[in-house]
Amino acid sequence: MEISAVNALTYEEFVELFGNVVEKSPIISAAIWSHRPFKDLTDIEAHITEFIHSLSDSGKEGLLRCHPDLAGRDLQSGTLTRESREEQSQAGMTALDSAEILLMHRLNSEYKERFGFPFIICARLNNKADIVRRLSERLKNDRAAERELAIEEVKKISSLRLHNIVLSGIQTKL
Ligand code: 2AL
Repeated sequence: MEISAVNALTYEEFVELFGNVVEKSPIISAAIWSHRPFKDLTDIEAHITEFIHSLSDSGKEGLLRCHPDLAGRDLQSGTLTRESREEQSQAGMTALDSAEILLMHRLNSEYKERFGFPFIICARLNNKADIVRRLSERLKNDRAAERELAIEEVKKISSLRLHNIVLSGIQTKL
């Protein structure tokens, strides 16, 4: 999909296509649409980053809370978004044995108890072992450091989603 085609999208088309680039946060694509015309994908990404960084600490934490746990209840009950399901599957979260599921539940609960938002990591860039290791390590951080680390992970997830939409076959929808 050429950037000119992205720039030609109506507001409704733009939000339909990019609304889940940041998980369950279509307000971000709704907001950045007004920055058209975009120069390229990097430009779109820069506007997403600018929006996220402009949020207050509680706004950033709200954004983090829009994300499902890894190997959590939404995965078990089949209610993940398509993007999240593919990412979690790629990181091996759909193929855990029962002991691994229990470990993930215990660590995710401990993390949420401590920080008030879910543990977030870019699943496409990490395998099962990395995820368990980073989750255990990051439990030792303080809340402000963890908030910033999690926001950096959200940016990586959204960058990969954006590139996937623009560079993949999803373009044939339009
Ligand atoms: C996720 C998700 O849904 N996709 C991804 O890369 N990471 N969730 C999470 N809690 O890290």
